[in-house]
Amino acid sequence: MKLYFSPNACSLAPHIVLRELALPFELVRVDNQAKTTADGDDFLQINPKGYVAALQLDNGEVLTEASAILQYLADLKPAAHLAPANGSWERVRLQEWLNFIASEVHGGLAIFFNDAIQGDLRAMFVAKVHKRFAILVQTLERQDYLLGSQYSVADAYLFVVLRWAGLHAINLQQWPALAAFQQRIGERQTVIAALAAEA
Ligand SMILES: N[C@@H](CCC(=O)N[C@@H](CS)C(=O)NCC(=O)O)C(=O)O
Repeated sequence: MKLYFSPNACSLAPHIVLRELALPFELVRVDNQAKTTADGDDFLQINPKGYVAALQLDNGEVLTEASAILQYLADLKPAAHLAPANGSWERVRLQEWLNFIASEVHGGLAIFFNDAIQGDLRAMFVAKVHKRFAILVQTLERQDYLLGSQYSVADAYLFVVLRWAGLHAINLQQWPALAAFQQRIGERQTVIAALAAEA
């Protein structure tokens, strides 16, 4: 498998999960501005959507969208318990979290990468993301991981997007449960290794 990534982008989540599962993979860096890969290929030929993450399977298929890639990977090694079994109620809960992370947290923080978001507009988006953080806090105050005591692909994804808060002057220390979550996930060997590989 080949994972197309950009450093510190959402592609870090499947990168962490590939390491959690000890699956063989190749990392291919994408220049997200030029839309070229480190191999000199046109990234738009690989993923016409033009964004990471993209996972190329050994049969040539390319899978995109973090939530789909994460579940695909987890299902390759069910014994690792990074996702509850397909068809179970717990799996639906995982999908609920993945969608919340993608649309509310990923989307809510990614907007600040746009320099045009300033002043009142920025304040409006900050207030919105604070409300989403409050929902995360309700869960992470009483349990270590989004699904309870079991680490899952949703935790890897949440860790990756919450890292962007600090880049935009949103200090996670205001939410001790979120700060503690970031520390907990950030201490995992796979996370440390993935960050080092992307540096
Ligand atoms: N809907 C996609 C969004 C992916 C995404 O936002 N990728 C960002 C990095 S985190 C990117 O590559 N942006 C470059 C661009 O849109 O040109 C997903 O959930 O995976």
